[in-house]
Amino acid sequence: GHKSCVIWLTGLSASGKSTLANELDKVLFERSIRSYVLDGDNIRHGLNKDLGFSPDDRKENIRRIGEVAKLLVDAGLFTITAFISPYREDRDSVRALLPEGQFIEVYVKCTVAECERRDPKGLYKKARNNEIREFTGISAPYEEPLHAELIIDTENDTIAECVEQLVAYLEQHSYM
Ligand code: GGZ
Repeated sequence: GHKSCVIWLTGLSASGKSTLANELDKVLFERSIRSYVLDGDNIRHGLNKDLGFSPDDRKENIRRIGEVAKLLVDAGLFTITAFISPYREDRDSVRALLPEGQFIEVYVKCTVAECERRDPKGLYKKARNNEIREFTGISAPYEEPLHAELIIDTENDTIAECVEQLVAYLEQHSYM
């Protein structure tokens, strides 16, 4: 059987969270496990379109996402979230919201230097030019997880290897 859970990806912009979320979503679909990805596209443009990137707004962003994730898990879905979620305290609050073992914190690890090299949307460049303020990794903090269930190194491993590690974790801990 399966055990629904929240797979909470945290990491810098361009670290690979959305890519990994969508690749894992595909694997789960192939195994007939019902899953759903929460990301900026379906949350920040809808439910949370009133929120920006101040520390308070990020906190509220993560709080609401945590509540939505809880509902989806209650409905039996594997829920994959892809948000920077830069504050440890905010991630820990989501962890506290969920029953033991249903929150899997995954640190999608990649240096600022590499994210800046990737810069798929040109946001790091804008942040360097002060066209975007409070940009995570440049002018706003990112607090690395201290007790993540899993650390994925997207700088040194391929996407396929990273997805494999995620799947292996879920199998070894009897989520699937
Ligand atoms: C960080 C920002 C900012 C600032 C806009 N800081 O690479 P992206 O574009 O698609 O992902 C980033 C996204 C971050 O939203 P989250 O909801 O994940 O952030 S948080 O968890 O901190 O609430 C980036 C874009 O929005 N973006 N301005 N100032 N990222």
